[in-house]
Amino acid sequence: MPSPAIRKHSICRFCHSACPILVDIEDGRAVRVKGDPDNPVYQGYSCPRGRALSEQHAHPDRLLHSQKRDRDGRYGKIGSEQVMDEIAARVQEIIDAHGPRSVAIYIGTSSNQYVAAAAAGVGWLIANGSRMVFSAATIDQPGKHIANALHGRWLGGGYLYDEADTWLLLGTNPIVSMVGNVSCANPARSMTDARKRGLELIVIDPRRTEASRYADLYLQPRPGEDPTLLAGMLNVILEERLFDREFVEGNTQNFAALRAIVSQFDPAYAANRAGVAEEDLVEAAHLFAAGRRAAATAGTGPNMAPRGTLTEYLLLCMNTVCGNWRREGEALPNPGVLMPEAQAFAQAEPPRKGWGFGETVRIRDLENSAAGLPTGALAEEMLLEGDGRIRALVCIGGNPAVAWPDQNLTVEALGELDLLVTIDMKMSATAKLADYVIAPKLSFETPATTIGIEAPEQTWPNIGYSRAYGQYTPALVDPPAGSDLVEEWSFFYGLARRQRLPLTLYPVRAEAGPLRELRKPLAIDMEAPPTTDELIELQYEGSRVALSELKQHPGGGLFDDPPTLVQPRQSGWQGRLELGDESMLADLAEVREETAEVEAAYPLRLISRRIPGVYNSAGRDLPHFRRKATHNAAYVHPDDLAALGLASGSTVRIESEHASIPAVVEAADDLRPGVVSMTHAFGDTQAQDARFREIGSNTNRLIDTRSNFDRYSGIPRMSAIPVRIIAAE
Ligand SMILES: Nc1nc2c(c(=O)[nH]1)N[C@H]1C(S)=C(S)[C@@H](COP(=O)(O)OP(=O)(O)OC[C@H]3O[C@@H](n4cnc5c(=O)[nH]c(N)nc54)[C@H](O)[C@@H]3O)O[C@H]1N2
Ligand SMILES: Nc1nc2c(c(=O)[nH]1)N[C@H]1C(S)=C(S)[C@@H](COP(=O)(O)OP(=O)(O)OC[C@H]3O[C@@H](n4cnc5c(=O)[nH]c(N)nc54)[C@H](O)[C@@H]3O)O[C@H]1N2
Ligand code: SF4
Ligand SMILES: [Mo]
Repeated sequence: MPSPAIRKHSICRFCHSACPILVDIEDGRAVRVKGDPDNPVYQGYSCPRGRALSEQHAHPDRLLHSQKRDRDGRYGKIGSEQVMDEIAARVQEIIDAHGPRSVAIYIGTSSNQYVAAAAAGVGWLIANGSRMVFSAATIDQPGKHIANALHGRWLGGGYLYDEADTWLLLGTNPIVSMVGNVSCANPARSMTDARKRGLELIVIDPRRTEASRYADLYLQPRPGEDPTLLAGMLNVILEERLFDREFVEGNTQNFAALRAIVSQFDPAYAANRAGVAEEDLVEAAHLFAAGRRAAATAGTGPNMAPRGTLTEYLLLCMNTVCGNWRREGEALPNPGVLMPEAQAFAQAEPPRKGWGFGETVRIRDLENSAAGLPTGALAEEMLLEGDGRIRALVCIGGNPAVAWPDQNLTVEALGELDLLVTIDMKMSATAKLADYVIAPKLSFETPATTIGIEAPEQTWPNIGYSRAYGQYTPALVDPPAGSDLVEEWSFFYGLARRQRLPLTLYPVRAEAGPLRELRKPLAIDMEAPPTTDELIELQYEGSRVALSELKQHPGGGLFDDPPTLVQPRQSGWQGRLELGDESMLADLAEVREETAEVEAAYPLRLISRRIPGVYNSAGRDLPHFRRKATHNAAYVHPDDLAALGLASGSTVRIESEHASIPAVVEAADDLRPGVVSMTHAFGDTQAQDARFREIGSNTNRLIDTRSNFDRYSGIPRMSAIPVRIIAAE
């Protein structure tokens, strides 16, 4: 007789959103997952991926043992102690022969949800004397970090969607992606409530997205023209004197330089170039400038298109000239739960260097930036002979073989490594190239907290909670019987111990800045390994709400009182926000000099999108997704399809100047004509192309990291990619 189900509270760890869930446990296994209707912040929200967590834990492809590749390229299981013995020894050999810089780590998306996963990886690398830390941040929205550095930041923070009266969403679709600056806790609810409250929403996206259904004004521009479009809006705001003169005078510098350059982007020119109606552009500027608690924020689309850093910089300028920052005496919506209490001041943190500090790479004059070392140059760095070449790479919850730009170059580079290790729950495209695959515990087998998304004022813009909300979950079940799994942090701890190195956890939010004192680096006892729960205790000493108190609220708690107010400017404070950064304004001048791209050979523009049910390369093997689809369709406007003589379901080849992939086209009238919209990280390496209807196709093969890239972050042109479609079969 099976024992009756016990229902427990927990936190979903499939994506970054940390939804509170109710998990039914039978005979020590999670059998059902649903959203928690009583949760005050998420209000019952969950998605099909989260509800599939019990299937994910029990999936036949899940690795229950770490894997080692033999000489014939076959994988067999290896014990967790032995795998750490072997990897520690090989890393030490590589460092002895080639120096510490030959070892690098890559922090992927699925590391974020696990306690200290990235912090321990960084700590281990630093203990080895290497600073070669790469992450997905530099192939995501790196312009944000760099633009924030160049512009400086407002230490009172910005407004959040849940309290705003006006918002501009540029190339982000929070309803599907659960990020994009609308709270990740139930964004559809946030957007519905905001609409009722009267929030004026402007959405600018080449695709009429799910989020655009909430918009008061929707613009459908050509992809890749965001700098022009924003400069045109700024032109209207400045020429018509719709900006906040007092804020600009009191808190910024070099306003005149900004005004001089945007004066060259009159609305007729900007609208024509971006492919929108002039009156729509002007209306967008009017609507935006009229907001009192407003913000303009972008997502991956504009950051992956050319000049993403400039786009993010112009957005910050637009927010600043309109004075869209939290003022003295206003309350912070979320002063922190597991973070120390926030401190906010009505003053500007002055600009700082955006790039050119710390470690560096040897590729195309690229440097370390505020977003980190350029992952867009990592494959080349691994292939370039000479001193400093990276010979060992440890991936934490990432999948370079399908997620990095220029797939073929990436696969070649991974193949040249002396040692490739990946911590992954299954034999991903990258795992199939690795020397060792470390099998980790999954959600219900480890404790967790919501710290990763709770600190909204610290990063701008943010995805976090708009109230002081937090949750802790203990581990709910033991790992499957007979399995031998290693948690991410304890893998690095195990390596450090074998190498007789101390392990210090480093704060992962390196970019969060000085709004609050961040967690200090935390040295771990190398004699007596802590449990993950003890690690959590150590990490959250000094939190605004004691961990013990949070644990009294197993379904998540709200700790709004007492409110934390923005303090007046400190006496003698000199910091000003920079409106005239020289590199950025020079780039904008370059944009004005460009003539429109004529690409007769590659007339279409490929853009990325998120689709429900999957998370980058994860989730497409689960039943909830496979019931609907197995591949990632290439969406095209029906008129474009007709002109090509194709119909929905046709097999095609998509060609860029760099490479080509097979694909299945689908008509989609929500797209601007001339655009192809396709989700990323599907498919496998080129050798698997014949299976494209079953596993999808990899758009990263089409991207050339070397010919067109952002000079600050190194992100290549990953959106608005010139392509053509050729009928196949
Ligand atoms: N062309 C194109 N390329 C893109 C993008 C795009 O829009 N277009 N987007 C970019 C962006 S924004 C990002 S963030 C990167 C993502 O780049 P990556 O983070 O490198 O890729 P993911 O597919 O998220 O990798 C997640 C891996 O973690 C594994 N995994 C799943 N669950 C767990 C778990 O619980 N524990 C562990 N240890 N592993 C787990 C999965 O099997 C998968 O192999 O891709 C970038 N690449
Ligand atoms: N379901 C699901 N959710 C996810 C993920 C997932 O894979 N699946 N991935 C997660 C990750 S790693 C991230 S970083 C976030 C990303 O979150 P978002 O940035 O919100 O990602 P998208 O939903 O792809 O939205 C990007 C939008 O940019 C538009 N776009 C493309 N090019 C341009 C351009 O040149 N200009 C303008 N203005 N718009 C453009 C696209 O049409 C698209 O609607 O999502 C996260 N959430
Ligand atoms: S949005 Fe879905 S996958 Fe992400 S945390 Fe919530 S339930 Fe899990
Ligand atoms: Mo991302």
